Amino acid sequence: MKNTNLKLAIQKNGRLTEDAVNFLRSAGLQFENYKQKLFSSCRNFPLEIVYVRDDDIPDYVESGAVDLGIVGQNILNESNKDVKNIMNLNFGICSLSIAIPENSDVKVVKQLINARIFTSYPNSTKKYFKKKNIPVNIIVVSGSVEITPALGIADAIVDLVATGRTLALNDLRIIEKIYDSQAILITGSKNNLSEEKQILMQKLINRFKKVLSGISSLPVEKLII
Ligand code: PRT
Ligand code: ZN
Repeated sequence: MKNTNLKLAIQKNGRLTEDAVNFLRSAGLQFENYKQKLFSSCRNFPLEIVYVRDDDIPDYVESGAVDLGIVGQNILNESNKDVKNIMNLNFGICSLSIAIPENSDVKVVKQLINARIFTSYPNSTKKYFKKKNIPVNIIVVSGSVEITPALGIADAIVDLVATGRTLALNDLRIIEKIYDSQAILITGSKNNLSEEKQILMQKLINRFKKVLSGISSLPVEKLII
């Protein structure tokens, strides 16, 4: 990995990986990507693509270990790192929502006073209920949140929802949305990039903007002339 190259972190193996790779390719970047790889060097631009777990991306970006990252807005909201959103990327669209059992008597969020709420997003959940002044018991689980109401241990859950199919399958329904989320491009707020890297980053961002506005989806042989 060349140190003078820009570094961009994307999710190694998950829901955002394919869309992120396709997005970078449609911006004209040429690189190999296969599962065992930890990073790829672009052939036609001084950029290294680094593959990591999505939860680690805000940290790597904040510390300057990488210059850019593609991550869900939800991860950023939850982690509270000092990074900034350069642009929304229009994929990985979902929402963090509160859901209750289909047959629950609860009609409005206020009725969840002292409820047991299971989630993998404790910070976002805590912030939401604190703002609404509703005391609740938040219990953290790392996955399969949707099963907890059926097990009789949760009155409600807070989880990501995309199509809503998982909720429906588990006899759950949304009572409130906490926030919308999508994949975003982030950079550090305080990173002191060399002038050379700043120019490269701007070129890349311009390229990404063109893809998003539908102007360019054609690969080019060389991005730097
Ligand atoms: O291993 P690593 O830590 O990198 O990955 P991960 O398992 O933590 O994350 P992953 O790959 O599941 O998701 C990566 C990112 O995709 C999330 O952080 C979101 O930004 C975005 N995303 C978009 C989603 C969804 N849609 C989504 N539907 N992430 C998770 N889900 C789950 C949700 O938790 C629930 O279990 O899918 C289920 C609901 O989906 P629907 O379509 O049935 O509503
Ligand atoms: Zn993760």
